[in-house]
Amino acid sequence: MNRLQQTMALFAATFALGAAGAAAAAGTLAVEQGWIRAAPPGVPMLAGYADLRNGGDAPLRISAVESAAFGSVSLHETTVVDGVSRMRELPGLAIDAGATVRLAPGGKHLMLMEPRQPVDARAPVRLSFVLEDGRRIDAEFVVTGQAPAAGDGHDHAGHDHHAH
Ligand SMILES: [Cu+2]
Repeated sequence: MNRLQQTMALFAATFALGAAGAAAAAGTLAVEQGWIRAAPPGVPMLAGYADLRNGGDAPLRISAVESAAFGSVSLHETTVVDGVSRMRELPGLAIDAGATVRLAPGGKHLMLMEPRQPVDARAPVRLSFVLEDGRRIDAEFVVTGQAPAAGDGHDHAGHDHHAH
């Protein structure tokens, strides 16, 4: 084996290990870098963002997003038509095998309506992503004024050093 083959064999072995626990040919949703834009108290609607990664070997489809912290959660997309920014509700979100869909300001996002409690940086918000096949993937979203820096993973997401 040359070095490239060794690297690829190692990668294949690592991938096989990672996938061993999953069902055959299933999409696997990972919700990464989840954050909700902080807003003044009493605002009836907040926006949430994340990277939605399908690490599985088949497409998946998110059919709903739910949270006990809000009266309703929906998937939205912002588009600019003739210079006017509009939001529309998406009926669901399909993610190809191996693909990542980024929810980000100015594009696709989560619309979080009717907060049932104050949403602030002191406590992350738990959201539940419901897949078309019935599986649910829970994720914690931090509440912050700006997007977490790239590479700032889950290990740090619970800490907000400005939240005193
Ligand atoms: Cu929206």
